Amino acid sequence: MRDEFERIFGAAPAGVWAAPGRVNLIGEHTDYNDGFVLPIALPHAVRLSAAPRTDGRLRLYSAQGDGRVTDLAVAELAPGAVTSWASYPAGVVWALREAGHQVGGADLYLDSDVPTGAGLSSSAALECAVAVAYRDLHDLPLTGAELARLAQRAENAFVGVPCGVMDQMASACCTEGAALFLDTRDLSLRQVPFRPAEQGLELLVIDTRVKHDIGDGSYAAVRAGCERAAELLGLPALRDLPAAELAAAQPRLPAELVPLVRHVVTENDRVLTAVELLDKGDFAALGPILTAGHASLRDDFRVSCAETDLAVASAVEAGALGARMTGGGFGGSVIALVPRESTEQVGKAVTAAFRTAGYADPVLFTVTAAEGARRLA
Ligand code: GAF
Repeated sequence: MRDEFERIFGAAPAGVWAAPGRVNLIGEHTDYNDGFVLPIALPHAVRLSAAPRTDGRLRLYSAQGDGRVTDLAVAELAPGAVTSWASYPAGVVWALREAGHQVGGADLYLDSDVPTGAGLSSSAALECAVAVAYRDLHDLPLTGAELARLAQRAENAFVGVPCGVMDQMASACCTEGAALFLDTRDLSLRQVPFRPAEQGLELLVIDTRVKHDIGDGSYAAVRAGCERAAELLGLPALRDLPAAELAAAQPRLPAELVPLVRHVVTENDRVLTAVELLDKGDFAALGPILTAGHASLRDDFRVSCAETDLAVASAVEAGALGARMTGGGFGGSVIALVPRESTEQVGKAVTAAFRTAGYADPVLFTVTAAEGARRLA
């Protein structure tokens, strides 16, 4: 990272940082409803070497880009002004300044092994890598949660994607060997041990290679449906509807909003159950909770697709304890909790099912719960 920085920018960087992608174990489409989520950080991360500049220029180079340096004037950053991948790092610098932090330009060299468009939060990893580097370069007294809020602000207001706060919180605040039990209403959190290997299990990620883009309007549409339902029920957010009152609430909602509400209410309960089970180390009982979460996203929330449904069904049939799509949906990745001795068999079964259906082969890899955003050197 140092050598490449020097090759591109002609001087040594001030440091090297990293911020990971994530998979969410359970708690999908609950974050913008003020609910609960339970993500882990991935070993896959955006790495960044950086040095501050005094001339107000923000120069960006991505190892995955087109070989050119993007050169921006920090003072001219404004929502909509940058349209490429550079809008994510530029948005973080804009959000820091909007929040009153006296930050200027920098040279940033970026290299990522987080698959893009796979529902694994490559965007949040990029934002959080820039945020944590800027925090250190400028000695800003910002907590992980504050960095995550700034990164979310960048994505919402600068890039224009109406995401919740889960992905940025996962990237900024996760710890190795733990899932992040997060209350997205007040950002209170607890690290819940997540080491399936200790019980002979693995977490298999199945990237369906159906490109997922939460900026394409479908995500905004379901989010708007949830917010409309909360408004009709006179609640601050759907998190405030207890499961016991779900049936009584239904006649007050248009028919098309009922399943959305049912998903959010039951999903929040699934997160709480999953946390109880992980606290007891009961992975066997966690599996069916994951699969039930997928059924709810498929049948009620309707954000799965044929490929994710097939990956879940074929993984469970081949011996996974449970499986579900992870992230925003409309493609992307599935996670499966698998006995170690069955991982290969499950992978082969999913690939065979994809070939039979005429889909491209999925990309398979196992993951462990990794560390959140941090300085590397
Ligand atoms: C995407 C969003 F960015 C998150 O905020 C969250 O809503 C997720 O979809 C669904 O749980 O990753």
